[in-house]
Amino acid sequence: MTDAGKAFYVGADMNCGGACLLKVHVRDGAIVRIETDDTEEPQLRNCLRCRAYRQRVYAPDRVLYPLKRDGERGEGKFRRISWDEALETVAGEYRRISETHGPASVLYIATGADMGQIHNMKTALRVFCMAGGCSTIWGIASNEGWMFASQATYGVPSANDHRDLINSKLAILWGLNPVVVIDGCGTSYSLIRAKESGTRFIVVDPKFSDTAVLVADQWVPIRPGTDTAVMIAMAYVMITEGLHNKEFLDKYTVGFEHFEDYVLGKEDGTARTPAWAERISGVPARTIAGLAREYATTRPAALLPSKAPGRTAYGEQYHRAAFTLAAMTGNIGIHGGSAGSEITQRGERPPMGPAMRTGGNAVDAGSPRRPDALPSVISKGPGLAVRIHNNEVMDAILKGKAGGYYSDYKMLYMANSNYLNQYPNVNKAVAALRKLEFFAVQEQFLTPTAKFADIILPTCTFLERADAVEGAGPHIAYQPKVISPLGESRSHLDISQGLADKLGLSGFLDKPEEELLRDIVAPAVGDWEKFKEKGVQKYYPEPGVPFKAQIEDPANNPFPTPSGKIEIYSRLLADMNNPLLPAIPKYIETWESLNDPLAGKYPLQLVTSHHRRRAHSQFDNIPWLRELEPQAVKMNSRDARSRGIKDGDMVRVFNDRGRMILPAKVTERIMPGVVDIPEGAWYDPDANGTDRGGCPNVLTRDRRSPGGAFPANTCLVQIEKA
Ligand SMILES: Nc1nc2c(c(=O)[nH]1)N[C@H]1C(S)=C(S)[C@@H](COP(=O)(O)OP(=O)(O)OC[C@H]3O[C@@H](n4cnc5c(=O)[nH]c(N)nc54)[C@H](O)[C@@H]3O)O[C@H]1N2
Ligand SMILES: Nc1nc2c(c(=O)[nH]1)N[C@H]1C(S)=C(S)[C@@H](COP(=O)(O)OP(=O)(O)OC[C@H]3O[C@@H](n4cnc5c(=O)[nH]c(N)nc54)[C@H](O)[C@@H]3O)O[C@H]1N2
Ligand SMILES: [Mo]
Repeated sequence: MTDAGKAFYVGADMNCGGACLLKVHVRDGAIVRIETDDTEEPQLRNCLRCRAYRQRVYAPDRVLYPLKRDGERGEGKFRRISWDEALETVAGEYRRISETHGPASVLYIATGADMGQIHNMKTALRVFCMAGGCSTIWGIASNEGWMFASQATYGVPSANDHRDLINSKLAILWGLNPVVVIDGCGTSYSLIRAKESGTRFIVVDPKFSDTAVLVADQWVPIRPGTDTAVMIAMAYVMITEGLHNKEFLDKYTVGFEHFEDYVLGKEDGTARTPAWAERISGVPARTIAGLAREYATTRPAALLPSKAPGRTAYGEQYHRAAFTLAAMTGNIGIHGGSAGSEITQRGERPPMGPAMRTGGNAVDAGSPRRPDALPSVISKGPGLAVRIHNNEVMDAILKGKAGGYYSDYKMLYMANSNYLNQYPNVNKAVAALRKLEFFAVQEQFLTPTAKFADIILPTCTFLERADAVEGAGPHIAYQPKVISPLGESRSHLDISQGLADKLGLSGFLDKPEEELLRDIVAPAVGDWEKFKEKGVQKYYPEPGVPFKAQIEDPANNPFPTPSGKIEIYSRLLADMNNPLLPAIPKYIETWESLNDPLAGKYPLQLVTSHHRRRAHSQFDNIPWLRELEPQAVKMNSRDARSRGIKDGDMVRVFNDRGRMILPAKVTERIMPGVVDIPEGAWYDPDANGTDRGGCPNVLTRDRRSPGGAFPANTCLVQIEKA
């Protein structure tokens, strides 16, 4: 007998930056169709990945039972075991390894995926903290450079509200491609509304991105990793032509004079002119001067830099320079302007109840601070020297104490991460994962990383357990459990509870799951039962403007910096005395730039952008989405012609770290000298170790930027016909 079916509104959760609303139709205990938000405006409409989520839930390759490795690490041979055996093994290995080598020898990594209120990156961490502690990582791959720069300049991170774009006369989208990466819900809608109301758009990107196609009045192609030079030359034009807003700088900032000395060449004899920046960036001097004049004289104007140019070596400087330009033009704290921040809708909502705590990690206790950490993060984990930067994990596993790391790392427990695929230098990671004594992974699929695990613990999707997610709207969306977990897969909390039991820990959960969720979410949504029934609480503030209060009433609203002002010159950075983290924003040439001798061998700059058919590596295996666009390396026709490559040819992309074979997409939509291999494709080595999946991290370098930026867009390669 079939039932009539029921539709549920469910907040989506997959680390794509949105938390859009799905309308999930369920019949006879199975999902039959997924639609989108059809409730009141603003509608939180989802994109193709959510629409295809049914295929993810029912994917034939989902891991539905606990698995134990049968073959070599990486071979992908496993056999089914019971939950009892799986959890007993993980608990036993934690006990054995932490007793033999100390708890710091156990490393816990969780980097993304679902970020619900109760099922999230901290769930399993709490178990290990209760059991005696473990080592953890620091650094947000997305935007650590921006975090660092924000904390140094404004004291706090800030984000622009895309709905406010309609008030901008000019918007400079710097490496920003919201048509694909969305960054919140409804960004494209805001772009179109602004376009229709007359906003002029300039896109600065080595690629003629989908966003450029949609809205750009002008496209400025630029060599990756050289954005800071162009921004600093824009400052040169503004200063020498007297276009900068001196009153704003006097009133709200400190240290502009130091920056001015640097820009004009009084500090070291090099004037940072447009001609200087042209040689570095490939952007014509007259284009740079034009950008500077237009940005300084159009009011209000929004400079909206994305995270991607900050994911380069010394990416911190790019964000510091963007903030400085925003201050020089007085565009901070006003409608239609921008603090030089990312574009994500943000606004106020009532606070939630306290989140579930990890309860303190014994391995963190007593750790000295990192010398390059800002005070605002020192009291918190990321400022501790004991933490490993997310780019250096595999180096740390390979070298341990002998390499200057805090511990020798013997065990790795991973949740919500496809680390091998998503972090740099895959071939090095392969060696590191082979070296571990024990490796356990919580997964939904047999990912390239999971293939190296000794034990795989199957996790269910967000449609198979109850939680709530927060979107930048701001909105909070409920996630009802619309179907039962498939196979023997379990939720994060269930897995962690099982592990806690095996470790003999009591009090992992001090209340039932439903109460746990309610106590966190109800303070922000009011009536809990009504919220659950409706599925979403949307808060509708006017478009938010970061730092409005600090600008309108500075006496009562100082910036949370040591001076209370916007710090163009940062005393905190000066005190670090690190020339690679200078007190004022400076252009520092990246490693693997075109001036590097390595460019003789590897003359092409690689960028690794985010792809519309995936959320990182998630969905790479989903057939409906694979139909959209094959994984390929985008290259300019000039670079293709000189190599005898035609559109669709198989090509070899390589450098000293790795190699891959994949199709070439020959196009005019990327500048000569730059190639793009979108991140997230699954690493799939052939018998010779050549990747056939198109995973760009076989090529990227595992070295962190000094402030913690993740330099995935700093990488030289060569391409030849395969
Ligand atoms: N070259 C290059 N590399 C990059 C980037 C880049 O720009 N260039 N970007 C970086 C950025 S910004 C980020 S944020 C990282 C992301 O890198 P990761 O955090 O590794 O992200 P995902 O690829 O989404 O992998 C999440 C994994 O968790 C699994 N998983 C386990 N439990 C759950 C669950 O409950 N729910 C869900 N949804 N999944 C679960 C999923 O199946 C998936 O395999 O990648 C980084 N890597
Ligand atoms: N569809 C989809 N959306 C996503 C994600 C996803 O995986 N898929 N991931 C989400 C997450 S976690 C994150 S962190 C964000 C990432 O968001 P972003 O970092 O903004 O995304 P990217 O696609 O890496 O880069 C955006 C543009 O910057 C350009 N670019 C690269 N390097 C440079 C440079 O050096 N200078 C300049 N000027 N431009 C450069 C690229 O060509 C690209 O068009 O996206 C989020 N949204
Ligand atoms: Mo990210």
